[in-house]
Order: sequence, then structure tokens, then C-alpha cells
Amino acid sequence: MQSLEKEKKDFFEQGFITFNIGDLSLIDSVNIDVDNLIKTGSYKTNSAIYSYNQHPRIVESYKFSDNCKKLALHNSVMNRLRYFFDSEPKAFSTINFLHSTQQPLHSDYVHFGTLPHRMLVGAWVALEDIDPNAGPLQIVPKSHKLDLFDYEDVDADRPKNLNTVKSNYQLYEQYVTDGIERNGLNAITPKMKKGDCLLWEANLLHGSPECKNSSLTRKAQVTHWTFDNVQKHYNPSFSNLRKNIYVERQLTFIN
Ligand SMILES: O=C(O)CCC(=O)C(=O)O
Ligand SMILES: [Fe+2]
Repeated sequence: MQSLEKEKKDFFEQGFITFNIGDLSLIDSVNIDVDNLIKTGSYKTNSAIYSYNQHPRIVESYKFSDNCKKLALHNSVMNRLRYFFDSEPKAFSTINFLHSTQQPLHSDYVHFGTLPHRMLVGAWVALEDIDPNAGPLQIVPKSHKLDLFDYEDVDADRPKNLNTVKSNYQLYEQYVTDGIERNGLNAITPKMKKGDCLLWEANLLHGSPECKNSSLTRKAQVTHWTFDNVQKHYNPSFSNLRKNIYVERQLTFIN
């Protein structure tokens, strides 16, 4: 068992850590609840502009399933985050995946910003042993050390509608691809077994761009976290870091 201090050092140096939550019966219950939720047909999905295949991403499963909520708020995650950030962690979104997202590499800091900066973490938990052909999660170690992105960096105008949010986002995706190459960084694919959790730092690049067989399942639940000492959550799509313009984003916390 690594000490929390060693994990904290790794987290901020590499931009991620992995550990096993050690609660496999909870994960079995989550899988059953998610299957049942799908059967009802009345689940909420992620915005279509961030979809890269036909497989739904189920958002807010914690509203329907105590097991999903328990997993989202799992002590093994909360205790680490509290220690790493010295502030009370607050969960605000869950997404359940049955299959790979096939989403290109990105940082979640392009979706959610915080003041003070970088008070954001993703906790991605494998709900089965992840098949390497099923579009596994990839991360780019140390990419969190790249500058925080601003849409001004790609000369994007403030979006007027969902179409321009999407076209701006495509500029961002190209910027990320170029940035990985320019900085000599490499994506890796951590082997994730059932119950393994990967915590990524606010600005760490991650995604699932390589999928050999998208019909294979790739069950996972991700929870996004912010912290009690955050004064403002902002929406990077409408903000401008270089000009200190931060457009507030209201979050709904899980409790
Ligand atoms: O599971 C994946 O492929 C990526 C999910 C993701 O990027 C996220 O939830 O922020
Ligand atoms: Fe993400």
C-alpha cells in the first residue's frame, strides 16, 4: 500500500494515479442497476455534440441508483482527494459507459473551469476487466503540465449556438493532437481491471481514441469532482482566460 503522500506526489507529477477501490460487490450492484435503468428507457444522456459513436453515455445515474451514488462518493476516492487538495471534495457529475466513448484526447478543463484554477478531478472506475480491444481509456502522462487552453489560442470566436460550440471544439481537438506531437508526449493505455480507479488531474489529456471493436462492452463509471474552496465554476466555452473573463457555470452537487 503506497502512502497517501507518495500518491499525491505521483498525482501532481504524472497527472494521474490508479488504485483499486476494493469493493467488487458494489460494482456488481452498479452493473445490475445500470442494466435496469437502460431497460426502463428513461435515462438522461450526454450532449450529442460530444458523442463519437451510437452508444449512449448515461448521465446522473446517481439519481436513480443508490449503488451508483455510493460508487460516485466512494471513500477511497474522497479520502485521497481531500488529502491531495486539502479541501473538501464535491462530486458534481457522473457518466456511465457500457461501451467505449471513442472520444479523442481532451482535458476536462475545456468543459469545466475553476477559480482558483485546476480544482477539478475525474475519477474513472472500471466496472469490468477492460478488454484492450474494447476502446480502453488512454491518458497522456504529464500533459497536465501544458498551458491551460483558451479558445483564443485557436482564434475561435465566442460561440453563438451549439453548432459553433462544436466547431470550436473541433479546433480544440486538433490543437491537442498538434500539442502532443509538439511536446513529445505519448498516450498510454493503463491496464484497468474491475474496481480499478484512475484519478486524472484537471488538465490531464485523456480519451478513448483507439477502439478495435466497439461492439465489445467497456463498462465504466466516471465522476467529476471539484472542491469546497472553489470560489467560481466557469464555462470555458464562453470565457476568456487571457482576458480574465469568466462566465459562471452552475453545478449540481451529488450528496
Ligand atoms: O471514458 C472515456 O472514454 C472518456 C470519458 C471522459 O472523457 C470523461 O468522462 O471526462
Ligand atoms: Fe473527459
